[in-house]
Amino acid sequence: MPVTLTHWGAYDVAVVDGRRIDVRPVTKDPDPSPLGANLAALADHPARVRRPAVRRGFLEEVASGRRGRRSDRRRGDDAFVEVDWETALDLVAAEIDRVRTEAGPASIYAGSYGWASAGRVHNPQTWLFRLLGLVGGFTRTVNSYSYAAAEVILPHVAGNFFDVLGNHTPFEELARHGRLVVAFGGLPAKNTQVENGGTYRHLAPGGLRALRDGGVRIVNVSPLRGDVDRSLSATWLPIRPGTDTALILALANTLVAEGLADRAFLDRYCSGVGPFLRTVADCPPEWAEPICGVPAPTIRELARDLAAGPSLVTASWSLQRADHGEHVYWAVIALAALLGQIGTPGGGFGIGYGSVNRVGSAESRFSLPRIPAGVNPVKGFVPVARITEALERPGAAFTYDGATHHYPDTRLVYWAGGNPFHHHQDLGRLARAWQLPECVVVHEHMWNALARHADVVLPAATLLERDDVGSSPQTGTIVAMPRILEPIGEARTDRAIFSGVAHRLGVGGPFDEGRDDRAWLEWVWAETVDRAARDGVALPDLDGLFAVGAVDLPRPPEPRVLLAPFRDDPDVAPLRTPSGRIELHSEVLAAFGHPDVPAGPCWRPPLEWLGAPLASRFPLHLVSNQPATRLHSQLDVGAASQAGKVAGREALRMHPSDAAARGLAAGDVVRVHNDRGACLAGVVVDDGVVEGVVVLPTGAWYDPVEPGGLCRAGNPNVLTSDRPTSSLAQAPAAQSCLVEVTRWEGPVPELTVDRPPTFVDRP
Ligand SMILES: Nc1nc2c(c(=O)[nH]1)N[C@H]1C(S)=C(S)[C@@H](COP(=O)(O)OP(=O)(O)OC[C@H]3O[C@@H](n4cnc5c(=O)[nH]c(N)nc54)[C@H](O)[C@@H]3O)O[C@H]1N2
Ligand SMILES: Nc1nc2c(c(=O)[nH]1)N[C@H]1C(S)=C(S)[C@@H](COP(=O)(O)OP(=O)(O)OC[C@H]3O[C@@H](n4cnc5c(=O)[nH]c(N)nc54)[C@H](O)[C@@H]3O)O[C@H]1N2
Ligand SMILES: [Mo]
Repeated sequence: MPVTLTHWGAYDVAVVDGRRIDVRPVTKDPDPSPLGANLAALADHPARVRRPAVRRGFLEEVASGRRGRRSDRRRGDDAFVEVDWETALDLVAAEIDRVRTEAGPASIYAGSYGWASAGRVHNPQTWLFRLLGLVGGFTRTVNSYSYAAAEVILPHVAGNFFDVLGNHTPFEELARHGRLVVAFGGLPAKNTQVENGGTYRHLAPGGLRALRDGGVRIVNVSPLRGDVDRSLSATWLPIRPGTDTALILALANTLVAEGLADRAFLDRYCSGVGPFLRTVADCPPEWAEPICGVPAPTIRELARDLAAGPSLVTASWSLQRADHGEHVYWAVIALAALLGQIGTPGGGFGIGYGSVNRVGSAESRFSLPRIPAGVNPVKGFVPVARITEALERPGAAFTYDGATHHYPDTRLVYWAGGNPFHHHQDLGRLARAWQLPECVVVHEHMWNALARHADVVLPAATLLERDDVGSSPQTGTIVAMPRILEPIGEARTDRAIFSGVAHRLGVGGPFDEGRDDRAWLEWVWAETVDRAARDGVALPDLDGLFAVGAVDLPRPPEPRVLLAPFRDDPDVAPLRTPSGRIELHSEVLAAFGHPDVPAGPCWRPPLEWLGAPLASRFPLHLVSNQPATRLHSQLDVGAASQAGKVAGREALRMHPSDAAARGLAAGDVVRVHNDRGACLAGVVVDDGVVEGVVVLPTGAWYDPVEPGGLCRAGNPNVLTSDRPTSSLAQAPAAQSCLVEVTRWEGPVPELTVDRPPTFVDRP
């Protein structure tokens, strides 16, 4: 039976009746993810894009010559005309050519952020960048929605973010040497189902059990009890969202006040200790208590507990997706510095244990070679979550990491493998700004909101419809991903689509280098075999790989302890910070002189939190976390995702007292709203949610009743704000969001995004 690899697991796939599929997790996976059930929807769902299609209004604009920057377009609310591939590719090539000649290549916005699918050959972004690089370039984006604030702050505090991320101490090591793990944002099992690039074995659940079995106590500091699995018997410390930094500073205050801080560690390994201690002196537990809702005696007790033995302080990535999110990790690292255990096997700090499968794994890694994406001659960029502002304000200045840059004059947007109408905040505002460019080209599998907001929609073959190879970055397993189904309708691989455009733009030769899908797969495999041979590992040839399905790289686990070399000798292995030490105060940030960029970790009240003036009108804090039942918005129409819906809408969790105060009961349909927008949701009553907090996971397919209107499906990003974390990182801050919830009266509008849009004949 063929195997395929997804970001959430590897599955044996059986084809039933030619088109339907039946999936089972591979037997080598010790903790398989039930998300496999969503895959069946890829096979033959009515919402699949089957033919190239062009928005009716776009064809009219092209015919009339009424182009330019306009806000009166109907993207997201227009009919489509299905066309043949020749027509569609001619159109796309002509638009790229027109925009790069008339306005310059920087007017092509092709950050194209998103997770796409597992598989090395058919990564759509690679091919997009390769194509556009060959015809003059494009505006790219920097950082990710996952951890943009962390990526920018870490180099000022503890060195390159990815050096830290890739070298976390494994769970097993913590289990042997540790005693206490305090996890801000928990260690949610739901999130460890996933790993970018593919997950072959789910190892994090076993790692978490090892912690428990090793007698390590876990404290779950979170608005949600479920952020640590019940079976791990964690202590739940409920906290108000957006206030962790205040709690952390109060823990630091207690350590210093009670003589529990490790002065020798601070002296040898840190810089900026004096200013930091002055900040901390002003943050006693009594100051933090009314902010975070944790009683002062509990804060003191936790601080003493942390100092009593090997302790790890870790924070999920979600915490930095908030106003001033940069400061959470700074505070976490500073707290760990006071405890003096950074670089030891049972203590220190963590960034994202429990956020994905990989963090905390000891397995050695092997990364497959990448298809060369070429060179992008355009140097300008946009921080990934500033997309709306970039569209709204061409030429406007923005600051990023201390420097001033300018937004491009975007005329053409090209997206393949991501969904901004899932991932971006304040979707109503995005939908308005999205009307302004002259052309939007999208490759999609599904008629989701992104496809509906495009001018040209090109049907992309799914991972089930192409030969590819993928690797699980965590377990060093390489997986053959054979074509299991014929492409649906007229779908083509992303590579083949881009190649068609490249030929029309006169760069088909350098784009293809004489290779088709099969030849590129062979190229990747030949490079892989070479790379493995240099490590002394012999791999089969491509047919051999496809015959066995998956190969494990016989490499031993790599025991590692985060920042151990630095601890051994900070002069020999300094950090990649200006001082080479952990910076508890940054002269570089001080010199930036931006009022919203403090030079040391501190708690600033977010614009939206339960203590904000706005809470009088919108008294509930919305946590829009990652969904347990799918990956982002992918396959929201799938069986696992649909099984989690309440009354056909995304489930909203709320505390019994908040439900009672609004006369709500489990199963009710509600309207969740604030000044930015509104959506429907189905109520789940749960005393494992802090009072005043509601939880609505991301990923329901955006389905507005009218442009910018009520989302019928329950996408929380109609509510979230797209204000940046600060002018330092310009990072997404979805978690700082207040809402109100009221009962939905009257008939519940039917969903429309689970079927294709209206098709009409060519005008
Ligand atoms: N409120 C709120 N918003 C958030 C977050 C949050 O916590 N709260 N989290 C943020 C985070 S961390 C992330 S990473 C983002 C995720 O945002 P995205 O990565 O954009 O979300 P996905 O749903 O994975 O989008 C992938 C899209 O690519 C399509 N696709 C899959 N494979 C292929 C392919 O081979 N070819 C083509 N052409 N298309 C393909 C899928 O159909 C899907 O529409 O969301 C962010 N948004
Ligand atoms: N099943 C599944 N797993 C996924 C993904 C998915 O879409 N589905 N997406 C993957 C991706 S792209 C990423 S980046 C990671 C993201 O990993 P994270 O960012 O860590 O994931 P979240 O689920 O957003 O947040 C984890 C928990 O933090 C808690 N939290 C939120 N705000 C606060 C706060 O202010 N204080 C405290 N103490 N806790 C808070 C929430 O209760 C939430 O459940 O997840 C990955 N894993
Ligand atoms: Mo992410």
